[in-house]
Amino acid sequence: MASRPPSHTTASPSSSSSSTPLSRLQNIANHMASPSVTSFPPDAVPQAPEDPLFGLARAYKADDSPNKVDLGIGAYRDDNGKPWVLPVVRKADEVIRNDPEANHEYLPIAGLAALTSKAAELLLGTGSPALSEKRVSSVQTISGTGAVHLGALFLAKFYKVNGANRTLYLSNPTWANHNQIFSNVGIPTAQYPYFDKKTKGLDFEGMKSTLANAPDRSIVLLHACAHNPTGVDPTPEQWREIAAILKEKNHFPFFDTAYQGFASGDLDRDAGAIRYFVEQGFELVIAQSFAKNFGLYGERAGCFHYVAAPASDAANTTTRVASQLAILQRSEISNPPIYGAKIASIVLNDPALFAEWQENLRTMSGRIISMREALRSKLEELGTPGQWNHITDQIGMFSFTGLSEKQVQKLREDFHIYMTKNGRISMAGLNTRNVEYFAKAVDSVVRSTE
Ligand code: KET
Repeated sequence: MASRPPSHTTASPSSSSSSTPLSRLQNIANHMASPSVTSFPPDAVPQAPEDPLFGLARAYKADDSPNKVDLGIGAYRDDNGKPWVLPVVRKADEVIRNDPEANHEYLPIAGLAALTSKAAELLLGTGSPALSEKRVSSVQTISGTGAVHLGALFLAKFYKVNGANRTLYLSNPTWANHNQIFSNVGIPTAQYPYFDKKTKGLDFEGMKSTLANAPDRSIVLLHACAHNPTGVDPTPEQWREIAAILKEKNHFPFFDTAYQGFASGDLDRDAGAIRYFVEQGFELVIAQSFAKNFGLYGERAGCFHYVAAPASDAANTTTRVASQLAILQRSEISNPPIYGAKIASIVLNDPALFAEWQENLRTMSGRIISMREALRSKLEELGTPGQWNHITDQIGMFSFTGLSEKQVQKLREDFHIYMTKNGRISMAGLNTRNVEYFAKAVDSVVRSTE
């Protein structure tokens, strides 16, 4: 084999054709420069691990097995395993394209008012006294992540006791990004028990006792419905008990709602917990995503809402809060993106399109529910060791299977099935073509690792 010249003298193929002696010299000089000139050495900027969820998506894409199955990121797929542009979204898109007045101007800082007002109604209900009493301030955000972030920033700056930030309690487990969003703005986080590994349901006693023993005026993050990653939601009765504890302890509720309409297929029902808390007179905030229920993932449509408790000065409080949210928003993103906001707003403001959207939501939640049934019955048919009732008991986009990290790894290596290490599967990744393949793969790894 011919020996290769030392690498620092090798011009890259793309530069060799156009390189001049001077640029080659420059290249050599660059390679010889001391590596210590950076202001960001490894001890200051250590190599961070890749985001697990987006890393999973990348690995899935690179896998050329015809059998591969993507159960990673929470994004809806149709029965052919393809992304689904909701028919109602196509119609709204046509409305935009046919509008001679449509342009690419900036939105106001708080976003598209026609969206934010309807978005608040969607959560609180059209007749909500909070709306008529002007106790709600809404800001359009960069989808749900941006809404959680704006809320986190607001609380970091303005919700303090004796000058210190309050601790925010997250369910164990929770959406992984919650931890880093809150710690990025300096809000300390703690956990409350949530998932009971034995029953694969809610650890309600653990949750209640941790919240009851947390310091007064803690912040409690609650998933409004279709809990991510477990698919386990409190019952209406349990929500009432949770609300009673939060009230007793003066805790501050922070709702994250990314799956309204995805859990039960019914928008009102999926907003039940939020509406109950508002009825109980809480002051609270809500981060709302339209990524999943409109299939607008990459368009980044969402809202952040502040709701004041009923009081004589509530409308003034709301105005003050809105003024500070505007300052935060201006410095962070100036104003939010327009396209997804217009799509959602067109649908929310047109009764016929709204009805069609509800139909589209039922199509998505219905297909997911039928996949839960198919998966459970296949596993039971195969006699796969263990109980599988939790697959149909859990609700929403995800199922927390109970598979171990080792089993998850084996599913990926031996069967090209991609899911997060904690055993979460996105139910939307299953379809009539691959559910049997998946069930058989699970059966095989469960037996071989018993
Ligand atoms: N809250 C929760 C609970 C949530 O699951 C997500 C997304 C978001 C907020 C934010 O979504 P956005 O696209 O910013 O509106 N979850 C899925 C995608 C992700 O992690 O970004 C997921 O867990 O797969």
